[in-house]
Amino acid sequence: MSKYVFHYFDTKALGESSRLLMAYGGQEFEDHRFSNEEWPAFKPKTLYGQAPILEIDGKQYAQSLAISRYLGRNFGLVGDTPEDALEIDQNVDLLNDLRLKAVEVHYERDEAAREARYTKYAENVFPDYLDKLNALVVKNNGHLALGKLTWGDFVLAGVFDYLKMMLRIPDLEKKYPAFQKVIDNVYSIPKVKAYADNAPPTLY
Ligand SMILES: N[C@@H](CCC(=O)N[C@@H](CS)C(=O)NCC(=O)O)C(=O)O
Repeated sequence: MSKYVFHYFDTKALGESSRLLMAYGGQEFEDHRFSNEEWPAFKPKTLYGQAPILEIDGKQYAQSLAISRYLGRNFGLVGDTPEDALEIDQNVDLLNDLRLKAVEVHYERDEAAREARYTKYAENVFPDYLDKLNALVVKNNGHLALGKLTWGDFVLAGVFDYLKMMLRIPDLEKKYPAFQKVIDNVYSIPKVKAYADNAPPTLY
């Protein structure tokens, strides 16, 4: 059996979807978590200078969504046809577009610029994405795509706390109860629950 090592910060953010997927698939992995202080020494050793990294038998693979898609494919979570896979990718990309908009705000170093952008996006950008994503999840009965469990659900569940923090909407799942359904659909899977119950607690 191949040896998997998953390298990421000690947080959920862009890493948790892949950890949850490996738990789902029964794929053993070494969960290498590092601190912000340890990162500068590790960064030059990574493929693109960013994390997460999935290492399979010593070979590194980068990009969180590519890794989660790969795991989803391995565990039968990409639908039945190329069009199914396209629909999942499309909806995951919409979610990722929202995340990137939130990143534009959250990581802006200049405080005045950050707050001005937050006000603008909270009014004109975030609600539109959230409404579109909510409509998708409602249409798909508590899933991101295809009306059934796919790797896209793991992306939403894994990134949700990080997204809430960046959007500054701590009760996002109350405003959009359909999102909570996706999260419950993922975390109620026994192997995923077992992983989550034993994972180091992190805020996001
Ligand atoms: N597109 C990449 C983005 C990865 C990314 O932004 N990683 C951040 C942590 S969430 C990182 O490595 N930051 C440290 C750095 O860039 O030095 C992915 O989805 O994996």
